[in-house]
Amino acid sequence: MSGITAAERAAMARARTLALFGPRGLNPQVGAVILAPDGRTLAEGHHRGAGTAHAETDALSHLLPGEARGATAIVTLEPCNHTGRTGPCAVALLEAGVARVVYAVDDPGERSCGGSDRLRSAGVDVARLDEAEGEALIRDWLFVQRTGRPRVTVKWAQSLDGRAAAADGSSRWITGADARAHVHRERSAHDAIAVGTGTVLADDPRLTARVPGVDDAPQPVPVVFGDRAIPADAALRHHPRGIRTAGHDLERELRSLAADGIQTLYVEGGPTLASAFIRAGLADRLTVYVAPTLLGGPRTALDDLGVGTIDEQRRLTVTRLEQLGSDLLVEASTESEQ
Ligand code: AOF
Ligand code: ZN
Repeated sequence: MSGITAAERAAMARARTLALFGPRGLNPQVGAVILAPDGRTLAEGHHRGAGTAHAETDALSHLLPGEARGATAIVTLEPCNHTGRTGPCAVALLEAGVARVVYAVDDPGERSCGGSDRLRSAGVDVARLDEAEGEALIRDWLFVQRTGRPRVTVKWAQSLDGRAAAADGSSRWITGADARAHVHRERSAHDAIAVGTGTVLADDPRLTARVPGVDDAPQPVPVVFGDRAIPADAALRHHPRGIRTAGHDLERELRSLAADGIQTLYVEGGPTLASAFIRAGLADRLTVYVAPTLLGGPRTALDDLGVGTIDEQRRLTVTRLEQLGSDLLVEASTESEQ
């Protein structure tokens, strides 16, 4: 039997919800539901982060010995096949006597993959439930597994004529309240937020996510790129996530962020940093807030991108256009994003 039943589909949706109780970080968010042969839910589980039990073993731990015999395990990620910080889930499921496993996303790990084959060769009925929601749940984690770095969004606000500031450098409030509220939601939706030391010195930003109507919005870790010192009285020093500093080697810094469980980075730090990420081919998504104002002059939203001739232009795909008050949000993605 490998058709998927309605009860299994519903259990997978539940498993995805359970997965979200776990933290984002180094490991994927994973949920599991154990169903009795008659479709009743026997146990639920989820993964709580690197070093803790995997979702399947968490679910099994709620059952008595023998209780999972003949049961079906529904898991959002292919059961692992490796001994990492915990033992292989494929083996835990086999030992528990589970008869069938339905999972959503193949484990991309070189060492951890292969759990479905192992289960199959031990006689377990294994089926994959291919729903877009399964991939979407761990999209950023899968991105990190594939590229070794966080997914990067580069944000800036500009006048209609592509300027980020007036000639004297003043730039506060080009865009209106709706656009700013949107930026705060974006900050909150990312694991970390990057600025250059120049921005810290010029603007003294707090870099917190202040989402209208939400008191406990998740806060991104602030990452300050560059080698100038952060003043002792900088507002940033009060950030609830502390401050992380980073050097000029963007690829290396991104790898190190990924190694600390940062899956997404929001680059909000002014033309120099934005241009550096784009120039290095490390910007996956751009969010540009365009205000209906003209500034003229030399303060362009981006610096030189190394585009010497038109053949070298950086073509993008627009993925979203939205009006925010009197401003416009243009979201675009680069070729590297999949
Ligand atoms: C599962 N179920 O709930 C999770 C899995 O370092 P470890 O031992 O925690 O292993 C982490 C790897 O295991 C992770 O990169 C991913 O491939 C897989 N995660 N697998 O069967 C789970 N969280
Ligand atoms: Zn596992």
